[in-house]
Amino acid sequence: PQPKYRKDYQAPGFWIHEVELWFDLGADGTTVRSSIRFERNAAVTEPGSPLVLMGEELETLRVSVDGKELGASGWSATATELTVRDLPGDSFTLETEVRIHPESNTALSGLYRSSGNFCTQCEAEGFRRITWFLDRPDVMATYRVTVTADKTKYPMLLSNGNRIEEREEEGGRHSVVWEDPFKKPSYLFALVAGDLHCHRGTFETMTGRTIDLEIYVEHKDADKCDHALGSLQRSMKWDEETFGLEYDLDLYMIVAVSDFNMGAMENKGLNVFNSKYVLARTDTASDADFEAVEAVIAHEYFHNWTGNRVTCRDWFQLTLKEGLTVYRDARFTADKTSEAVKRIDDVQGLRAHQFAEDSGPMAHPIRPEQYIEMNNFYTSTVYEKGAEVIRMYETLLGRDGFRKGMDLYFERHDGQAVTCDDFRAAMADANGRDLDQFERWYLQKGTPTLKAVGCYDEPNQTYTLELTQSAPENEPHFEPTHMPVSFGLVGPTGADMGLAFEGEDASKAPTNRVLELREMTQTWTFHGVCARPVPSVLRGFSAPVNLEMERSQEDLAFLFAHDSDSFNRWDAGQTLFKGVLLALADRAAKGEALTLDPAVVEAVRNLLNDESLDGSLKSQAMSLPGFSVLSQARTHVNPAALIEARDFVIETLSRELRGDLLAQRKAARPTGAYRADKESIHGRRLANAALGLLSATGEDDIIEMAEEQFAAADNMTDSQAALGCLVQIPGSHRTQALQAFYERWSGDALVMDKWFAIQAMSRPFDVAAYELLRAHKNFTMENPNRVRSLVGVFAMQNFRGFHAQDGSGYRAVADAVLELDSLNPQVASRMVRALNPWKQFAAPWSDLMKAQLERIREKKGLSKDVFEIVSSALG
Ligand code: B3K
Ligand code: ZN
Repeated sequence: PQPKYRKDYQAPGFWIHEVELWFDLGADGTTVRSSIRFERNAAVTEPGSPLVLMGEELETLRVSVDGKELGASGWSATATELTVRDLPGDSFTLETEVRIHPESNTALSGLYRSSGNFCTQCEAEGFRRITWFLDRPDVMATYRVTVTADKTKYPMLLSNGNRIEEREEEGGRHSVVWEDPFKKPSYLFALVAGDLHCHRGTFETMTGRTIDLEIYVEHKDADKCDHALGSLQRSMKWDEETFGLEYDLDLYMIVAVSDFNMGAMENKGLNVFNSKYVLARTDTASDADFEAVEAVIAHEYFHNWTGNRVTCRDWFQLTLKEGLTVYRDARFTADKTSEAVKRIDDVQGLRAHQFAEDSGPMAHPIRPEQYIEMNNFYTSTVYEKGAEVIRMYETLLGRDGFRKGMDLYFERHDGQAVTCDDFRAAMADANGRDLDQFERWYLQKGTPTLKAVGCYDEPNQTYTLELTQSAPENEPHFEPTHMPVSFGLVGPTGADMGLAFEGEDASKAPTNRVLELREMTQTWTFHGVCARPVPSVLRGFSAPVNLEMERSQEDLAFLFAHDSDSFNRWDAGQTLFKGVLLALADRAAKGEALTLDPAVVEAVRNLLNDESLDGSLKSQAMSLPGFSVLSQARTHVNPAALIEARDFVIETLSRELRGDLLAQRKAARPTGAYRADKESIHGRRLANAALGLLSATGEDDIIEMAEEQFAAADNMTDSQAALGCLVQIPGSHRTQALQAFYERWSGDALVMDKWFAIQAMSRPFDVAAYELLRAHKNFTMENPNRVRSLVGVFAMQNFRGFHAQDGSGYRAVADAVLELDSLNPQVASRMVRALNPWKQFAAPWSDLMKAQLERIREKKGLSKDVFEIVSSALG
């Protein structure tokens, strides 16, 4: 397969203005008839040159132009292209009729079946699996769609826009006609047909229009829709209040399906969701699930403006809509929950996943330069680093400046397909700022390093900060970025000091400044600094970089106890733990005895007992850096030594802090019936984190405590947390709890995913246990959620089992990838990435991982999805 390059962009040879589609849905094949109005783009193609459309797995039945059927010489089709010659002029109507097979579509792209219903997934290039088309995002058209199907089996027939007609057809069939007045690219097309429950609500917009809201789920899930509806209403309100953006159609539909390759899809007026991000009832979904549902609903809703009204010119620009929309949903969640907690959760995820990707074989700029399979580039780099880049605009321009930039972006580009440069220009022009250098965030891959050196000059009472940015190892063409560095000085009492430049009065100066680093190295000097301060650099994680700074354990502990910036306060703890863990891992690798500095235990104890912190912040403060973050800091990683060091610290903290943890758990656990207010959520988070840490030593009384919580829980948060503790230690408590959970929930797919995942990430879960679950009657390779909860969790969260020294973990995952490759390449290509970091590991692990990648590469007929990942990993 050949890559496509960003530099090769060319406008389409034809424009499409109007599309009309007729679907005849059947149990054994579906026919799709299309009527498309084309107009030649004279700037790109010569008059008389043929029309070439894209398609995949289409059986072409008929082709006609302007009502005249074309004979065999008028058109020709290959597996991926339809060429139409003899065009009557530069504008014409093309009609085609094709036959497709949703009933045997296991790739879940295009039109497919899920739980007996029909649904679609077209982003990025799935529409071409439905009909011949110019399936690229810069071709935008209005659509009119007629869906015909059996009325008893498929009473609901949905598509984008407004329902304009319904009629009965012969033979117990019926048709519904939909019209979407907004021009859209084909990737936003959607169709759903099925027997579904509809949960209804409304929203009154800021201009007084009433929007109908409809959430469609399987009948058995009718009582799990309230939270999704509320989330949608809150999102709609928030976008009006925060960005002045109002919904445009009169109807907004969300459909939950159980077989879905990713989280959800923002199709115009008809979102299709993984049921995981819709269904929520307190006994089946945890607090974290509730928050995720709300965040994903918000994300897809926000796409209506950032993605749909203004879309991407080409797929290289994906971060234009995704980075921006992730940024928007993060702000929404921060507003609805806690800004500090959300920021810490996000950066933790960014470092674990995006930083790892950015230093591995799949490293790419947020705006990639090339791809073989676009679906491979829905990455944490495009999404999460993309959102960090958007956040930097806000840090540089301020909230108001950012809003001005957004307003100008919509004023200029509503209804268009545009580029990341257009967005940057709007931000620059609306604020009269030069953001040329800022483009480097879109051009360069890898995580830059930011080095900070501070110097306190006591006689002159000045503090000088020198900041240096340097190239990531994998970016040979690095040039300095425009980097906002949020900064403060913490005085001896723990209070912030004034940051006065020369001639300013330190007592009136701000205590936090955004320093704009544009050169490789720059220095700033602050005056009137009356005592030796401790610097707090990169507050709020103001840029996606690796901060390097020599700091004593005392200074880190001091910041951990006092920094007014809650992110940096948490991060000081992480830096402290990371140093300790890496040093211990080095000792473990040499077979030396491990000891933990009591000062580290005391630092955690202080945090736990700091009553100014909420329960979520406390639980974040005691979570140690994970396997991914630790292994990124080393070359030739010995996974066994890393795991040993981490276990040792966790067990030591568990023993030393036992009394504090028991007290914290007791105080934090909400009493009485389940409530979902902020206080109770923080309380459960702390209580369950405490229980988790306590259970690390496997003592009987803690096991009993977990059993009690498991038996009494009236909500999934507590039930899942208790089960998570009980499965860590082998014994009858483990098997009994798993059995009880299974018996209660075997009929609920999303809860069963948890049952698989909790086991797959547990300590005693080795390859033998994996194989047993792999053969379990509730396991199937055809459901992506189930695959992720067993194969995905084992490969990406169970470091013990996956990195087994005999290579059996790698082999098991490679087996799954090979099997999935034929069924569902998109899911296979996610799973195979677990093997990507092979070069980082010491022998024998690296060789064993590599051997499995090579084995996969050898498979005949490997999908291009998996081919691209494996060949970059081995390349
Ligand atoms: N835009 C979709 C993702 C589509 C993935 C295609 N493989 C969901 C989202 O980001 O909102
Ligand atoms: Zn998105």
